[in-house]
Amino acid sequence: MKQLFILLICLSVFQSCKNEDNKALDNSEIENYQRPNIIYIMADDHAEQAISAYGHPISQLAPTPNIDRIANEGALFKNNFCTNSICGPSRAVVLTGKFSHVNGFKMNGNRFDGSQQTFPKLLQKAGYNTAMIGKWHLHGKPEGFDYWNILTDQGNYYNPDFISPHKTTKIIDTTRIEGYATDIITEEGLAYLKSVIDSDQPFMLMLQHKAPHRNWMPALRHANKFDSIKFPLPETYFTNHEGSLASDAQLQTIYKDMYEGHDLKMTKTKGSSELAWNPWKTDFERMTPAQCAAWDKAYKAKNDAFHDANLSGKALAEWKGQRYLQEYLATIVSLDEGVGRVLDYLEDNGLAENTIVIYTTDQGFYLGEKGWFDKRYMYEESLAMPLLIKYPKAIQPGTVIEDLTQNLDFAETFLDYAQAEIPADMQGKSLRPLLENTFKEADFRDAVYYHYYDYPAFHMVKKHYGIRTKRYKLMHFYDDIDTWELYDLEEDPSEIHNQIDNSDYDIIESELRNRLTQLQKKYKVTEEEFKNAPKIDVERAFKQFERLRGHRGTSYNPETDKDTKI
Ligand code: SGN
Ligand code: CA
Repeated sequence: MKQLFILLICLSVFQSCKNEDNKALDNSEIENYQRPNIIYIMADDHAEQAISAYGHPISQLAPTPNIDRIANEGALFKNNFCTNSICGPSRAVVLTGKFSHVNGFKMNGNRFDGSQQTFPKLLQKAGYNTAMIGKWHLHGKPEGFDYWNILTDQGNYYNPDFISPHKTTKIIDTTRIEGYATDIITEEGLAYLKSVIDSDQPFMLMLQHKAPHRNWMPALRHANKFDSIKFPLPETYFTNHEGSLASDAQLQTIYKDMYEGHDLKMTKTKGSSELAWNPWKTDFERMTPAQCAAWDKAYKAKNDAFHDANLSGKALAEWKGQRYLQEYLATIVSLDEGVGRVLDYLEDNGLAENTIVIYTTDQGFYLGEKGWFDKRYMYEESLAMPLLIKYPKAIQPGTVIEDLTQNLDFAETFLDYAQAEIPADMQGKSLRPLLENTFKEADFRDAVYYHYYDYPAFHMVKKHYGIRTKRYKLMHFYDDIDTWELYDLEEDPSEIHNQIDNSDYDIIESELRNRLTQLQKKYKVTEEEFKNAPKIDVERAFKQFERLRGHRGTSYNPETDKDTKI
């Protein structure tokens, strides 16, 4: 019924739209129907290297055909970046269109000031029905949503807890829903779509997954999906990032810092299902007996084979890299299925044409580059933020966008498409001219600004800020180490050779420093940001987080350990 109504309205709009000045457009009911619905799908920690539309060799062995549909039918952004590579802050930037130092949410654990202006609130005001389902992670109640149903904190893969002021049918006790997080979030999203399909209002749905966040627990149906695949470990897997004090400080090396039970699902001994080092037991304890039994069955043979192989040294470090990729990529399979279900629903119900679908994630992630997992650094893998957008009405299929864009631009883009005013205090720019190929100036943006604050914290990545142009990157780790790094991304895409002391780069360095100062001024960065930082006892903090390192005795140091088993 709704489809017929839309068709009639569209036909009449088409008639009256021929002349742009046509006053028939004043009729707000008709305008409503022209505005697109928006589905914003956000994964957590999903690296570009693991989305096949981006073409990385890892993703070719674990393709994401449904996510790729968005790029094939719409646009793929090749240079989209986050402003602060960590979960809560990235989400706060998306909601507000403002940098962390302006929206106030600088690091995980902060509380988002829900009273501030956000794009969902503005869309709601403009007549949209708005919803938020899945990982919120901003602490405090979501504001600006007609419907919300969120995971508690980080959420769990199995039988997760949700909080909602609305009645959801599936809750089995006060907050827990039985099942697998990615499937549940997809189903809740589809239920929301069903609830709005017959309404005359446009809608905006934020569908935010937990996957593929640590500790990468796949759905039972995918637990053996990649067992026999040998993924290419990055060339820099054992690279010592020479001369980088900032890299020396981190605690996110796969073969040194991963928890063997919790992360790698390794068992203590052959034949036993008891996990090795597993500090956060709750992820497994919350599984039902049936889920546990199926899990143990899926992992037994491969874990026993590992014990038989009796690996050590470099071979063990490589094995851990493989196991990590198998787990990480297997959690993405359900994500891709979920995206497929949403896209199919839109097609089957005549909504595809007038709905903008976005796929993104909160920031990039390391899949073994420099030996790492996690994110936080301004180096390429974690700075990059996948972005795919489709909107058949306005975006040509197969559009590829190379311009420098950021999560800072999302709010403005949605408001632009909703024909709502973009507030002057938002700091990004609508991506619409890029998407519709109407941007005619030389550069959409010549450089992006970045600032990471969350230190000391998990993984011990130092605070830093910096600038990235199309070719260069200049970063300042300003806390206790006070060092600068400069990379030539064309010559050294893996960012191994810091050129800060190379006089060939003096002119470039000074240009970058000037541009960085200009950007800080433009984005209202104040001196206060760098002063008044509480003094940190670095050694004490390092020890505190080092305690949580992987099971001792099997960590591998490529500089000092012998390759005993190669
Ligand atoms: C947890 C993870 C960390 C991760 C942070 C932040 N450890 O603490 O590895 O960096 O979340 O992630 S875990 O063992 O508890 O999984 S974020 O996505 O929320 O920023
Ligand atoms: Ca994240």
